[in-house]
Amino acid sequence: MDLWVTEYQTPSLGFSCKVKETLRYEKTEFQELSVVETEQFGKMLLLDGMVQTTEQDEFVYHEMITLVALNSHRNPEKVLIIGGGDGGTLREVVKHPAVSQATLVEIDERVVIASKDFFPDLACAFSEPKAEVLIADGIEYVKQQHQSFDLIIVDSTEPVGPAIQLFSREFYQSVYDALKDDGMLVVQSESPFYNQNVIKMAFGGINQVFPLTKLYLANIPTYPSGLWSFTVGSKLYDPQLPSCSYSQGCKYYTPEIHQAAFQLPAFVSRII
Ligand code: AG3
Repeated sequence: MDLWVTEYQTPSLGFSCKVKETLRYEKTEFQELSVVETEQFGKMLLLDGMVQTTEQDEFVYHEMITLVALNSHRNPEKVLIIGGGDGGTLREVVKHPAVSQATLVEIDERVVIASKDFFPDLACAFSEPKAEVLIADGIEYVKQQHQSFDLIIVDSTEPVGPAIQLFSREFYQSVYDALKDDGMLVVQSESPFYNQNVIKMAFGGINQVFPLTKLYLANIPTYPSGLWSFTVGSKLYDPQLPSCSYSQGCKYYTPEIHQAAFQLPAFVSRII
């Protein structure tokens, strides 16, 4: 008997992978969490039925959500990650030579535990001396910070369930206040094919609060449509201009990709 896992990416489109084994299925306090071993992408983490990360293609998302900002900020010493409980974003952040302290605030401890149990290449960062992991509500945490961080990365799920407020203007304003004078924000902002409203909400909200807002793209095979967007809000530095070319061990990010990622297809430019 063949077993397949399907994410319904739109009401009329499914993305399916053949499953070798179901490793975990649970309802946490916040969401439905599953870990399956797929034939194509290795282990896959899903939250509320949506693919979050897979062993085979996680490098694209995790390098691209971190290095664009880390390499264009002149001195990204203190970094805050909101969400990202699998640890992949944290792994890239602590690797960067400019970073001295990385704090991860994840609302759902079960995600961190699932990563420790099944994704050693992501969870490796939790025990790094530069890393601090807090199980808390990122929105409340950010409200209590004032000019404390150089870079804040929002590694969230879709704007449904626990993540919905992470796409609001009020949240972007508290992120702005939590950043230093030359701080930067990066958020994952979904697919230009299927989530144009999310991009409008993220880009529009960030643009109301930050002086400089830019969108960039990466190809992620297991996310809806494979074309994924990230939005950066910056107080000072242009995120499109790297000041450092750190890319050691990278499989997707290069200094050339950094520049190229900001070149938008015409239909994407029209969304923002
Ligand atoms: N966070 C963004 C996942 C969005 C995927 N959306 C979907 N499958 N419909 C990923 C967390 C990785 N650290």
